[in-house]
Amino acid sequence: MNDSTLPTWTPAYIGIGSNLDDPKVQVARGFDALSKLSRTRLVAKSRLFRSAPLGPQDQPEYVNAVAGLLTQLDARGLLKELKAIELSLGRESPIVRWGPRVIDLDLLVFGGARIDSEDLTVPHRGVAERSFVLQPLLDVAPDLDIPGLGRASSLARRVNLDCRVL
Ligand code: A4P
Ligand code: MG
Repeated sequence: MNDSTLPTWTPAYIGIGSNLDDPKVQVARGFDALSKLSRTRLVAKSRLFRSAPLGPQDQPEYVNAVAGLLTQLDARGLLKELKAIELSLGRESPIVRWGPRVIDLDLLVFGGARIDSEDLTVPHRGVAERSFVLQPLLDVAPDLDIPGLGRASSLARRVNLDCRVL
């Protein structure tokens, strides 16, 4: 392969969440697995944040973080890798919607892409309203322009930033 055929590098942001089996450790494992993805570089790691569950309340608190990547994969290729990491870290499938999970990896933003299909929605639904997504995102990319939604720092001003840094 010569330089002219190398795919470009796309910035992508991944939301990491866990509320089972020592969530801090699970999030660290998530970062570690992302750092080992082929054709991908892990370039930024947010701090870890603790928050009350969105959805059913009879589940433990969550730990959330965001990873910034540069990748040569396309959005679907990256989603496939995220699902493979979830399985390798012991996520059971299927699980209750918004129910407890060992690890959840969501593709939040993929370059300037806006995708709305059955298996993939980008930017991820909820990115504009969820403090557990916006707070860690502010750590790694406050000026990020989220396609169709606006700047991360502007969106954060409209949200109750109620997550606690771990
Ligand atoms: N899918 C579509 N778009 C995407 C995307 N951008 N990234 C599809 C990842 N997956 C995407 O997701 C279900 C299907 O969504 C996938 O097969 C994929 O094709 P899932 O992760 O298997 O299931 P889920 O996570 O239970 O569903 P959902 O609706 O994605 O839940 P969320 O939005 O991930 O919310 N409370 C706190 N405090 N912190 C949390 O992290 N997380 C959730 C889960 C609930 N409450 C929470 C937290
Ligand atoms: Mg999910």
